[in-house]
Amino acid sequence: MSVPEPIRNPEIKYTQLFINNEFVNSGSGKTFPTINPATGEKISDVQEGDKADIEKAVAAAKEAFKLGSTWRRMDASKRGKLLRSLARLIERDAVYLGSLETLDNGKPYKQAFGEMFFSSSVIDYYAGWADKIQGKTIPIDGDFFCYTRHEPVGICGAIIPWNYPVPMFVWKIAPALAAGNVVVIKPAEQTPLTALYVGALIKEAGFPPGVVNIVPGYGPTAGAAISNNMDINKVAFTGSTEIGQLVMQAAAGTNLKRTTLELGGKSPNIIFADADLDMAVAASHEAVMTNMGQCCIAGSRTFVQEDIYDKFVERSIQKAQQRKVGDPYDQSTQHGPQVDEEQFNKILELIESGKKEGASLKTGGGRQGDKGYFIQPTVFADVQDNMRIAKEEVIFINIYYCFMVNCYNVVNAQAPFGGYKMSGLGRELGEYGMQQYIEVKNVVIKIPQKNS
Ligand code: TXE
Repeated sequence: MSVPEPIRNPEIKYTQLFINNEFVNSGSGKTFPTINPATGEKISDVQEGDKADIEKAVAAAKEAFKLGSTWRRMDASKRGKLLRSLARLIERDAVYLGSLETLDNGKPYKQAFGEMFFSSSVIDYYAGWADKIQGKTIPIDGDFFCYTRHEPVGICGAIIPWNYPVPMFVWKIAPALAAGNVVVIKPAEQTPLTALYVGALIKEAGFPPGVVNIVPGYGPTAGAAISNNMDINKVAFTGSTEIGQLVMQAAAGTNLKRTTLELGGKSPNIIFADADLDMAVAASHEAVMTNMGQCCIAGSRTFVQEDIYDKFVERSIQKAQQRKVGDPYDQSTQHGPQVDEEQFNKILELIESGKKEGASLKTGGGRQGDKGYFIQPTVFADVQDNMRIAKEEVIFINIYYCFMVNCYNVVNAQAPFGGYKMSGLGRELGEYGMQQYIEVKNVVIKIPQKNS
């Protein structure tokens, strides 16, 4: 796809909470700054939601979900149509949204622009499901007629991270809305701007007030208020394993809300001696460098068969040195800054630990430039399994997914995504992702006489 030129200074249109299809200030009137990671400078102040605002958003969602409401009475096919309209609006405004994402997150514009189309593909996929969510009739013993109804779970809470702000937003809302739920979502404090703009598109698409409510704010206040809320029936979280555990504890300790978790990863790539070396080097490079390494599926450990190890390392060094780091609006840029100062410092500290623990730093290893949160693409060799850089990884920890053969970073709307063990619980995307937003009600009716 040819990528149109970005808007280098996108206007900041929305910085308030989105509740009941209106932009409103937070109850406390407090704000927090959102920072451009390419410069370290403030972009704007955003209204800071907390517990009281989450409660207000939940009340709006409850009203939208009550029996007889426009949303509850709406034909399932119409829910699909609204979702498709939202997908078209995101595509219509992809240049603006991509430019805004680059400003707020730092990712290269070309990538941010592409993410808008990935997001619309996810919405389209779930729009197709809206009128295909159906139960079964079940031949139970006795004179009964038995069937299942697949019903919405109700009020769904969502807490999302900063690494893929719009895709994460739609991964949560699209299946929820297709199934007829209502949503209260908190974007990450580092990247609230695109989510709020999508709020305006949700209204423009025609969703009734209260169906989607967006509350920017911090984790321990607004985030925790979602996981502890007694009226929220399900919470979907993407972020760190540590916070995932808190979310699950809160869900268990309050109203046993259904919980899905997408957490950290530490995925290995395994390269055999008979591999196509060019392809293997290029794929391993992209696996770890994409999105500045800030992906839960980043291929952050590469195991290479001994016979080709030296050659592989040499080629990986060349690749890292050729990677173009810099102005994320420049379409030839492959690598922008890390999302914030915290991630930047965390990575530099891990690089230091790698050097101290005896791994060979082959290239990179330091800050790039003198402003913003840019880090040179870095390659270590001779890494042992017990070193921190082999366990904690630049961005994400734990054991992730899955399995990809002769490829990497292949994520599609149709196929499930999620982690084993401490990398997560439940699946997103595909039919499996849909099921997380549905309750199955079994209905048994006594009948005079059953016939086969
Ligand atoms: O994540 P947090 P952070 C991993 C990655 C990264 C680390 C820390 O290893 O280095 O997490 O990043 C909200 N109750 N991933 O600090 O804190 C928070 O406001 C409820 C993996 O950014 O987990 C944000 O909206 N919510 C990853 C979201 O949780 C809380 C993507 C994620 O923030 C909360 C991002 C609380 N007590 C980071 N505290 C992935 N799986 O893709 C925070 N939050």
